[in-house]
Amino acid sequence: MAEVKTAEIKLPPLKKLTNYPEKLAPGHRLCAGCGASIIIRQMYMVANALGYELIWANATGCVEVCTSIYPYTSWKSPWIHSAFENAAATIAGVEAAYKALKRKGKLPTDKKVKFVALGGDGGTYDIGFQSLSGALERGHDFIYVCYDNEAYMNTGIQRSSATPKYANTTTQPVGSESLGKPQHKKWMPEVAAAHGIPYVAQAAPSHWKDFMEKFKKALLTEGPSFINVFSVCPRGWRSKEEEGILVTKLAVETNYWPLFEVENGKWRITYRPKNPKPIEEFLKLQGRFKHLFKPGMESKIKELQDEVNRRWEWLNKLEQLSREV
Ligand SMILES: Cc1ncc(C[n+]2csc(CCOP(=O)(O)OP(=O)(O)O)c2C)c(N)n1
Ligand code: SF4
Repeated sequence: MAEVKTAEIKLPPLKKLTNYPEKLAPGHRLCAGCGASIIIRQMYMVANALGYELIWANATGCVEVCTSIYPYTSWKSPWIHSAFENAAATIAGVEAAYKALKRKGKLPTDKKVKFVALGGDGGTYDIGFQSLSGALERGHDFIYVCYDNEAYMNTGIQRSSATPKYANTTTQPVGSESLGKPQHKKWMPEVAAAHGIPYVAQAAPSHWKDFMEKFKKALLTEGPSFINVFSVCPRGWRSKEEEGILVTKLAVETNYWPLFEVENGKWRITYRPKNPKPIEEFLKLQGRFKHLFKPGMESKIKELQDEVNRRWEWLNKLEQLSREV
């Protein structure tokens, strides 16, 4: 397994990080308050600081559609549109071609280049899953970043396997016979980790230092990395545009969205809320869970809390087990 070399390489202070030239140009069509553009800019800060050129493949979804409306582009980097289902296969092909051209002496060997596939949860957890699994298994040198906004937002808030239980979506709407999505969310990082790749992480842009450290590790990792990043969608979640980072923070502080990493098979929780808040704190800021706050719904909220607790305990056990083996 490739080794993650991170120890001596330090990220510069925030002031310097924010001073690099923007590589995601303003003027893209993502909604006000969308988490995805914040995530991309934070990744660029790390790449700029470490002197890496990022080369992107973007699965169809909000980011792809909103940043590439012909004849315009928001990307000041090499970027390729990919079908909804195969961003990982696309970037794997680009990475393989790059390696071959370098071997033949047709490209310089001293450039720091990293290949990144970017997809929403629909393009990652569901329809792009087979191409992602294949690229991870083949060991391509790339980072897969999923901006997880917990539904197929671009086509109108349809449920995905990343949508949490009881969320209101257009394909599993709340009504007299339905409380929204009936299944719990798929735990994608665990599935990615099961591929035995060198680096897997879960992050959130509210905890930007943690996220940037993780993206740094992924940049320095030889071989595949997978990072799952929480991405607020004010439109789909019916949350306030200006409260996106607050909602994100509460996802972490309630342990709904734990921050952790799996480095060479070792699980580690990277942030532990001192006094985890109850799940209501996260739910109540979002209209997609409004029905859970009606009288008589207390047991449904408890069910969500129980699931959060169960996963948190499971994560702690994985961490403990990693220390022992
Ligand atoms: C094979 C295929 N099926 C359906 C679509 C239509 N489509 C485009 S974007 C999208 C939803 C994308 O959802 P997600 O990946 O979660 O990204 P988000 O829009 O939330 O950013 C769908 C269903 C498509 N482009 N290709
Ligand atoms: S619909 Fe949601 S994910 Fe899509 S651009 Fe708007 S806020 Fe972002």
